[in-house]
Amino acid sequence: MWKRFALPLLCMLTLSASASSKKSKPNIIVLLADDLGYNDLSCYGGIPQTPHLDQLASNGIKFTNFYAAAPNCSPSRAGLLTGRSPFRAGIYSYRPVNHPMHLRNQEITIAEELKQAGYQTVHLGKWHLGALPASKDFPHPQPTDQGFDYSYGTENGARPSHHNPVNFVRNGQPLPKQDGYSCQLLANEAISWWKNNYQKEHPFFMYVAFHEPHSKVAAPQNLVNNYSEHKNAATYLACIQNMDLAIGRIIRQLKAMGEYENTLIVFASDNGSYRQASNQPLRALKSWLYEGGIRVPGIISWPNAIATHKTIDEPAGLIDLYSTFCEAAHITPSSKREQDGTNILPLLTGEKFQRQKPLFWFFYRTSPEIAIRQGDFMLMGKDNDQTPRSHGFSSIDMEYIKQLQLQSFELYNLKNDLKQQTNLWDATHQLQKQLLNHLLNEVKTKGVKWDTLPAPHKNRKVKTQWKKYKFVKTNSNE
Ligand SMILES: [Ca+2]
Repeated sequence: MWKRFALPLLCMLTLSASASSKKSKPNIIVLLADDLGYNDLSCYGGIPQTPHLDQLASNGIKFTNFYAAAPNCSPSRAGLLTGRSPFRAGIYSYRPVNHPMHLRNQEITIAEELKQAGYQTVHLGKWHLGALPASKDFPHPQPTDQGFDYSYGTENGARPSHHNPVNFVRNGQPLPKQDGYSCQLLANEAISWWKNNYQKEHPFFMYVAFHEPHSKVAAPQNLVNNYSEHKNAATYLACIQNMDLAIGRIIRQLKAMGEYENTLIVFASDNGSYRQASNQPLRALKSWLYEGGIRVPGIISWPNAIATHKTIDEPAGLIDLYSTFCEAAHITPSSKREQDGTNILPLLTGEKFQRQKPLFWFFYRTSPEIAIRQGDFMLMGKDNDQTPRSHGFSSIDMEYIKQLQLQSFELYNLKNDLKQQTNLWDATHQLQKQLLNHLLNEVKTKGVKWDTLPAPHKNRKVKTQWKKYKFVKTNSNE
């Protein structure tokens, strides 16, 4: 695979990077929003003012079918960092506080791959893959154990909100209250890292995991005022504008350093929004495998090597970044562990692209539990599970995952039924049924089995009650 693309890529790099020419490997930045929906950026038709992300999209590629690796936080981040469907790493849902589930040391992250290839590696923001900092009861690997030279962030969300958070940790050391808004704190830290730690002879990998617009939201009043007509959603929308402003500062600094042209930048969200209007016109919310839970904005820019002003409809997602970054950095992945993503660099450079495995998702707490994207179609399988379940991952959920059976099926043609309203499944779809059962069997037989999990919480609900959603008219704002 590499040989086919090596020559054109090297030619492009040689031509365009020759002026500054110290590095043939690009810098790589991932800008990841938290719970931002498909309809939450101006360039995707959304309400928030996001001029810097709009500019990034017009200077690069905008994906219309870009997918999170899971419908909620922790598994999606595990998929992004390992290139493996999150069940393989044993991350089945978000990680509550004081919970044993974590990204284990034996997983190889993209930061480890890039560090080994000479990159300086930085983690900024939400981690959500284990205790941070590590504790006696939860001695989990830290970002600095998972390939990041430098880390400034939080275990889960910013507390008490995005404003003046008190739970930031820098390289293992808990910090006092940080003054400012979370997204701007990450931009400050990025700029300070470039000034104080960055050695220009190395390429860098920076993973910026913003806390916005996950609840509990907070944003400067002058930005909130921009959205006052949207009432309860004003602060949520202002959070996104604030994050866009922080991204603008990061990009300005990159340009000032002369690094922008040779930096591969990816923007996406870890899952769909918890706010229905933010996912318009898609069905459902965060935590569902319908499109509203997993389809998110996806923007990729790399002026030295890929197209500009381009829109790509081919499905791609966070799961693909691991192998794509390895290819961009001319690395043969050292991990021999089974991968689920495909290198999408050919797609970015306009070469022939062939996905190696279909994109697929598994999530046990809502139904359908499994989904596979196949061409224009989404195949989905459902259990008829009626057991009341805790919101957090518990011991009975682990047992359930290992014996789950698909009882009914759904099939949607996303090309003409983006809202997933007409189930096309009938008895002729036996091959699709086999495919869904095959992948479910992978989850059951190859997924990590956690032996010591908390008992279910007393607050338990059946699946349909945990996250209700309703259809909203396409043109409605809220
Ligand atoms: Ca999230």
